[in-house]
Amino acid sequence: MLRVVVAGVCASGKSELVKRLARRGVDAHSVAQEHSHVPELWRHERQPDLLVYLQASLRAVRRRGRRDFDAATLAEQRRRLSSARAHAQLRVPTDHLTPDDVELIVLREMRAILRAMNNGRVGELESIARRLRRDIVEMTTTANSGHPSSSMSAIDVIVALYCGGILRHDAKRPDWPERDRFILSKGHASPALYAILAERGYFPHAELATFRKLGSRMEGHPNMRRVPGVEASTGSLGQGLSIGLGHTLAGRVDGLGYRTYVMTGDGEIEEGQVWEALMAAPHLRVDNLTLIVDHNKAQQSNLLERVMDYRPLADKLRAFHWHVEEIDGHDMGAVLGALEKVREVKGRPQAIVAHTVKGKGVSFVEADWTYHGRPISKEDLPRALAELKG
Ligand SMILES: Cc1ncc(C[n+]2csc(CCOP(=O)(O)OP(=O)(O)O)c2C)c(N)n1
Ligand SMILES: [Mg+2]
Repeated sequence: MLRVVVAGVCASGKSELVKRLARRGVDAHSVAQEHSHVPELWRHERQPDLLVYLQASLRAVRRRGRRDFDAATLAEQRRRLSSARAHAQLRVPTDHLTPDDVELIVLREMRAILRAMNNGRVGELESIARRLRRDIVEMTTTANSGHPSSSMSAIDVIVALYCGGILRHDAKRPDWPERDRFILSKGHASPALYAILAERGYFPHAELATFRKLGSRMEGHPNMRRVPGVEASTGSLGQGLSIGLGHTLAGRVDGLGYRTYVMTGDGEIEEGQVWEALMAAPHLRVDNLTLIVDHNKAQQSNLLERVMDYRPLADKLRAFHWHVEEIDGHDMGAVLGALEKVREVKGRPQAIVAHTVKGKGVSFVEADWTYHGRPISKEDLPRALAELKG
């Protein structure tokens, strides 16, 4: 069942909406202003599938019977609710809407979420992701080299893109001019990229076993000149978003409507060049560019918070005028929902901050950030594969 949480100022219609949704069998709750700090809130209760924020002006609040309200009270309520408002997937300006209208808007949004979740895709995609995690672990252990943990945090989003009906692509025509582009800016996660490209038929699966071997095109970092489906040669961190922006501008000049998706690491975005592209894309009114940050809270030599604690990331991206979605990057339904939602955004680029776990899927790798750039040993491989079964 979908879980919906409703936040909003007094007299914005929270309880009426919750009552109506509950009558339809929805798991709906309103949230008190003093407890509305998101995402801390989700530490105490399950994260909702939909967070709705109801807006109302002072005039509307007073018209609805709260005559005691003045501008200062309303401003204080809004301040308390600012985090809920920022994280809401749906903001409804209620001033000129009836409760029926508000309910309809919310139901429409719920339908879109359900569509994304229920197309039978979620379970199927999860099982593909599990299988590709096994590929990643086997490739890197066989090579005794590479970055399994960086690949495992990223793989769910990558599977959603390539197998969830998001990316328009055709393995038989890797140079098709109208294809959507996916650029793995964090090129050290090449095992994830190779695994998905093999899965989608860009080259034989058997080639994965040659990863990092001399002469193999499965190089440690992806080489666009050698591997079909690789859109950019990456590995030198910080460049992918600029390259992706270039692709979108080229598409504009060529009159092609493709979209470009760029995935970066969360340590990677400390590179200054990333922020140049972050500034430029909204200025150029690019809206067919989506940045996905694999926010796994760890980088090469330590945890992110110890190296460069720039959080909260989403607020910074919003300040740069990006549309931002913040999700659990291992929740396939949420990943699909966000990828579908950003396609509808007009006039500005979009960022998906995907909260992930480095090494996701193998407990002893998840628990130890020193696995960065370190394969699982041959002795530990059976234990890892056992965890990734099913
Ligand atoms: C310009 C540049 N500097 C340093 C490196 C070495 N390096 C490879 S991976 C990595 C850490 C990246 O961390 P993050 O972006 O968080 O990626 P994660 O592996 O956590 O997904 C570094 C510093 C590099 N590849 N390129
Ligand atoms: Mg990281």
